[in-house]
Amino acid sequence: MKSGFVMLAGRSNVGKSTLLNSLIGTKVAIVTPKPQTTRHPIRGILHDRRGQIVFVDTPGIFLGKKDRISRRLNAFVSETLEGVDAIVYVADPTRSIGPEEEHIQNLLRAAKIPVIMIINKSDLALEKKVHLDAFRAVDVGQKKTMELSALGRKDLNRLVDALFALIPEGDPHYPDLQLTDIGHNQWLEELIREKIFLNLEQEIPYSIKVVLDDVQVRPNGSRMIAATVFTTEDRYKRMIIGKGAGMIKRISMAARKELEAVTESKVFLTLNVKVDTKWPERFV
Ligand SMILES: Nc1nc2c(ncn2[C@@H]2O[C@H](COP(=O)(O)OP(=O)(O)OP(=O)(O)O)[C@@H](O)[C@H]2O)c(=O)[nH]1
Ligand SMILES: [Mg+2]
Repeated sequence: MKSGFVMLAGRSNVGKSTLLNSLIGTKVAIVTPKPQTTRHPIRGILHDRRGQIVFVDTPGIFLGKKDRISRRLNAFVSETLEGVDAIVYVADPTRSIGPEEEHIQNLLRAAKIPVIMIINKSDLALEKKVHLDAFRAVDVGQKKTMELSALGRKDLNRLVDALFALIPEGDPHYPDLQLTDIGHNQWLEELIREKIFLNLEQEIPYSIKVVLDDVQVRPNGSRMIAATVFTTEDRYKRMIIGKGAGMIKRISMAARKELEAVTESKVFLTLNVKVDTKWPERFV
């Protein structure tokens, strides 16, 4: 049986987490149109007759900010390279190749791990994929370049076939039915964070951390969930809560709806908002 680790690497917002979810067939990682959505390497496990591929989704390389969290997110990428059998380098043809992309390409060339390059978002119209030719010309020593749509789940089989050819034989790392290494409670926190990213503008989402306080499942199957949203400044707290608590209600409702669909049961979700100026300093 084949068994190996495959890292998803690329800039922020290219669609790494979308690709992970499409490959695994369920929502393992959260996805938003904002950069720096993924904060920790998250594993998704693909099971197949041929064996098992453990995909490791990483935070996107983002050189725009120099704060502690950005530095930490970029560092995760180099750390994740350890023990990886192959890398899927994901690129977005709607954005030009700049210093960030070149930074990643240098990392990939230096890594000495087989690379498959994905030019993602093939579902978009040609006039949006302005930099397609530039990406087609990229050479980081990759085994193959494929154009596909993570969102449209198009041509993913070809990618999986190519990866099974690259990874070694070995024992599986995870039991048959396990699809991710993230626990249910951490996933709940991520889902709430996703709704915050989707609803709030600008820098506020990046100042936010979500911590689950309590989950209770009642005999009738309904769930009572309480979580705290931490942010770094009082003015952010006011914006997250919103006028007449409108914003926090919107966020809470969006999270609740998705949870109800996933769990097929009634969900009661309470969100508290608190200020913790120091949480980014403790971010590891
Ligand atoms: N049209 C189109 N959009 C896509 C595709 N894949 C991802 N997207 C969109 O691109 C945006 C970013 O997707 P993510 O999966 O969060 O990107 P990421 O690379 O994980 O980003 P970070 O976690 O911030 O590094 C979202 O709005 C996705 O819906 C695709 O194949 N086609
Ligand atoms: Mg991501």
